[in-house]
Formats: sequence, C-alpha cells, structure tokens
Amino acid sequence: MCNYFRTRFFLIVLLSFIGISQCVWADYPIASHRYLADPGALVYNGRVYLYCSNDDDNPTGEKSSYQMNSIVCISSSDLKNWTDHGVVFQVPRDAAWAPKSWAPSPATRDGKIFLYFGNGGNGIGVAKSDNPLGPFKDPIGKALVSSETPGVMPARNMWLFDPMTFIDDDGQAYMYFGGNGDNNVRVIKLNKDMISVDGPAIPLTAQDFFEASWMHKENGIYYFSYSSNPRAQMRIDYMKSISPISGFTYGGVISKQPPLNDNNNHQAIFKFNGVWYEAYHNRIVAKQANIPPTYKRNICLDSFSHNPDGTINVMENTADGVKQQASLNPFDRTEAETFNAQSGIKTEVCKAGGMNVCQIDNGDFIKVRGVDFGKGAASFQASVAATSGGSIEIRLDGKDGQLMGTLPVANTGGDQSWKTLTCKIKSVKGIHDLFFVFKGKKENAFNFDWWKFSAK
Ligand code: FUB
Repeated sequence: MCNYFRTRFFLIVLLSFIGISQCVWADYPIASHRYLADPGALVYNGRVYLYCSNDDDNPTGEKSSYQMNSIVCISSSDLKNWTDHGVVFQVPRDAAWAPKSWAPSPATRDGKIFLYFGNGGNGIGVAKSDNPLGPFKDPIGKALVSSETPGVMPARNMWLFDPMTFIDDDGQAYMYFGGNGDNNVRVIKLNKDMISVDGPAIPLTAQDFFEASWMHKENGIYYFSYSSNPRAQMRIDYMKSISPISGFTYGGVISKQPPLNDNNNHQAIFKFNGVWYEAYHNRIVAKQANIPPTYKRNICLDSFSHNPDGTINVMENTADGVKQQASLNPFDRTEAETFNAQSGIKTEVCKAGGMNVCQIDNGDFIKVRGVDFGKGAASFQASVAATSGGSIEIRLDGKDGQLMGTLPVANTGGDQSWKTLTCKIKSVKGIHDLFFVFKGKKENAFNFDWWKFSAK
C-alpha cells in the first residue's frame, strides 16, 4: 500500500496548492459523535443502513494513518435521526486472515446480509449475517478476490479494494472493485451463494479512475460511479451503459469534491422512497474540533436526480437539504443513540443490549429532529444508569428552548445498572425538535439507554 499513501500525500499537497476552498460552510454531519467514512448503503425493511469504515480506529495526530479494522453501522428510517449500532464486524476477530476492513459495501439475498470489505488495498473479503446489525462472520476463511483471482492482473499499481456488490433485476450479482488507474476497474460475477465468484474479473476503463466503485441502475441504464483522481479534483464521476459489464461511456459528474473535505471522496448511492441519495464523507467534524482531519472523516447525505435523457444533475452539497421522511413517534421507545445532532456525548456497548449514550457531562445535549407529540404528552420516562448522577432537561426547539420538564437522575448503583425513571412534563403538542440537555456536577454524570413519552 505504499503507493496508496504516496498518492494521498501528493493529493493533499496538490489541493493545498490549487487552493480548493476551505471556507465553504456547507455540510451535513451524520453521527457527529464518531469518525466514520466510506459509507456503503443498504435499504432493508424500510430503513437505510450505512456501513462505514471506522475512523475511530485511526489514532489522532500527525503520525496517524488508515488503520481501520472494524466496521460501524448506523441506520435511519427518516433520514434525519440516525441510530448508532456500533461495531458490527471487526478483524481479525471475525475474519482471521484480514488485518484491515476498509470501505464496506452491503448486499442482501434470501434473508442474509453480506458485507464486502477491502483488506486495506490487498484483497477483498466477505462476511455474512442473518441480521443487518450482525454479528457478521467470514464464511470462507480467505479473501474472496485477491491478485491471484483470474482477470484481476495485470494491473499497474492497482489498489485491490473498495468493493461494491450490485444485484441486477434478473438476480445476477456483480462485484465492482479496484483503484488507482484508469484501467484498474474490475467487475466480477458472484454466484448465488454471494461468497464465491463465477468466472474471471472483467476489466473496465474509467477516465481519471481513483477509487470508490459503485453501481446503480435507473430506467434500464447502468451507472458506474467512482471517485476521480486528484488531477480531476476527486469528484464523483459516472459512466453509463445498457450492460452491467461492458459498453460504458463517460457520463459526467454526480457530485463535486465535498466542502470541508479536501481529500479522498467516497460515495454510496441508493434509492429510498423514490428519491436517489448519495452518502459520502467529509472532514467537517475534525476540522471543527481542530484536530488533523486526514484520517478522521464523518458521514454526510444529500439527494440528486436523473434527467429524462439519462444524464445526472450535479448534486448540491447542503447543510440540511434532505427531507425528513416521517415524524418520530415519541410514544414508542426510542434508543438514546438515535439523534440528529449532539454535543459532547459518546456511545458504547450497553449491557442491556444495543448501545447507550455515555460520557455525559454538564451542558452536553442530544437533538432529536421532528418529533410529533400529536394531541399531547404528559410524562417522560428514560432508562438511565449512574454512579454520579445529574438530570435530563427536556426542551423544545433549541438547547435553550422551552423547558417541558426535568428528570432527576440519582445513583443507580453503577454505570451499567439500569433503572427506568419517570417525570411529569408540561403539556406538549404538535411537531417539535426535542432536546435532551444534560446536567451533572461531575464528568460522566450518567449513561442513557432509551426514552419514551406517555400520552395525556
Ligand atoms: O478509507 C480508506 C480509503 O480511503 C478507501 O478505501 C478509499 O475509498 C478512500 O476513501
């Protein structure tokens, strides 16, 4: 992978030189409490699942590098409030042969979920699960595609990574992959089992091809999209064809280099409720935190459209452009790690199952977007665990917005000793953004697992 890092250094220098703007303030950080990158999207049972390289695996600091060896999943049904499901796959724990797990892409067949990942740039693995949240395990004990796979070589300085598995309408699965050179795109057929290949890899050529292969199909046209190289400013470009494996011609740009990214770009394209979206990463969270941003990326989301002639309109990167798909129902139990924005908190594996919010300090908050209280809520309950304690202020439409009630949180006997506590609230009706503002005298005041309101 030396070449990979050499090229990356080159592109950082190049972009600084040509002055790609650092002052554009447009973005959409999803799951801003953790560093995630290289999304791969799966639409499954009414939810969007994004599987991501876990940049929290990369140390902070000037001497950092890409060391991701786990994959994190986040999901949403409304595209505004995202649930953090934590690590769903980790190497070598779940695939003994692979030291790295980069840039995953999911696919589903016959009730199973398959996750394809790059072992750095040195081969492609597959993991399988019955559940989109895992646990994912390697079913074959070796790389699915390596440099030994017929058709992969010859390729000059190829990065053998960034797989994307696409299942066509006739059920045939194709995996696209490769990097670092116009002639380094490959597509290979997968068998129905999704864990073995059918025949050799087929070479494709894409102008300025760098990395991040993706395939989507609309109105009978196959769109192969990819990140272009630094010379082409690492846009997401596309080629079109009426075949998934040949006949591609350059189509244009889907999206420009994202604002506040200034480095590698990686897209996942999916259709949800009839609209096409591109999930991608940039580096706004690290830049705001004033830490070196190269290896600390965060996820973003925007939408784009196709024209009747088959071309794609260049996507606009926005601060808040995606529409909320449905209001959140506060009378159902909602995981605390489901939110639109946050300040100061982290998440961790919860002994009661799933994840919980942790590292809660005085003044930290969570924002839940578009909550429909209908004809009114009267009380609030939350599952919390504390050795220290504090309180949750329930506010509307801002962290300093109207105070509806306060839930005192006393010592429950431990940071994973969960208790359900209840408080009365002022009557609240209609749709609001909900803010949980945390108070506490000591750091790590308490942990928060889930919440729910009761109707009047
Ligand atoms: O995250 C490591 C690499 O950076 C990915 O494999 C590429 O697509 C680029 O985003």
